[in-house]
Amino acid sequence: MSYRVAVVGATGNVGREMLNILEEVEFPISKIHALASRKSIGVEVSFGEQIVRCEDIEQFDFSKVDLVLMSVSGSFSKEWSPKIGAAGPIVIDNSSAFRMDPDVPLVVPEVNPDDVEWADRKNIIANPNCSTAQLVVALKPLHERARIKRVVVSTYQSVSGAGKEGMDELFDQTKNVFVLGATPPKKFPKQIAFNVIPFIGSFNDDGYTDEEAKMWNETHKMIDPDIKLTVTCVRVPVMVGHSEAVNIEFHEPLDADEARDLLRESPGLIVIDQRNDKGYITPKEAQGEFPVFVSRIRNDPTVEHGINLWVVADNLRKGAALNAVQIAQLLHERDLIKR
Ligand code: 11C
Repeated sequence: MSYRVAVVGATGNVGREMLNILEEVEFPISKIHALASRKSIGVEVSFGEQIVRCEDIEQFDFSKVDLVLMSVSGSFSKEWSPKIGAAGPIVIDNSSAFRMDPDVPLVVPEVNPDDVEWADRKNIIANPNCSTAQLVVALKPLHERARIKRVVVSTYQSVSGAGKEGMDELFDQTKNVFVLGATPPKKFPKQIAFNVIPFIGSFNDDGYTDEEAKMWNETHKMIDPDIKLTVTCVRVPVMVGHSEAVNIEFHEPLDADEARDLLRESPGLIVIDQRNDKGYITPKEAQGEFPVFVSRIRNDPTVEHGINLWVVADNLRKGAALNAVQIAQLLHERDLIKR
């Protein structure tokens, strides 16, 4: 069985990774379409050895495909995903548009795979925010073992989370500081080169950002609404790879040694945790990789049952394109893609 697949937003950072990963994992595809908005029609993207020309989403007949991977803005997805789902194919949407819709499953395959079973309500499955995806892969096995009471997270998010424009801004500012003086910020609210910015997304009325709210809302939907989670999201001058310092308090006993053993056996995770220079992971080493990496596992002596972790993943892969492709693989394994 092989499928007719379309990638919408195929020229963006995540769209290109979706095409790369579909090919890398040998997802069974009989025909691939790359779709984009009018300004990118005809742009060529690679799919393995093949060069695929972008077609116009406005003119595309979605009843001709079985599966659609979307990497577009929330507002674009709000308009298009329901129309595409109604035309027949199942949509895996990387935007925030439907993540909290009670009729749309929000899925990380290592965490809540069974939720794909009710995707037929709207024919849409949502992919979580990149900073949530890597976090829940680490939290889920710990919650199953010792029930998480509270989580405190600080993120260190790379500029690729803000798309190609974010990457270009970091590159240009870094280069120009020595030649022309810092170039003024455009994509980010302040200079990102040689700096960190404690703000991602937009401000909510309570002073948190929407990026921060996504992390607790999505964790509640995928794991357990009783987990208390508080977070500060920070942009750092790293091209690819989000990092997170995570403090976890449990209802039941679980120490760092037990957590390390448990995480070593858990799906989607690699534990690199030794007390030497090679014994922990940085975003540079996670770039291009599939798993979520966990390092620096320590007991937190300030609470009865608590640990600290360092969690790193490639935000364009596990945080976005890879998770979408893993959902597609899960649908294929369970024979849930209609032809
Ligand atoms: C960032 N996490 O790093 C954001 C990008 O809801 O899918 C992804 C936003 C989202 O800027």
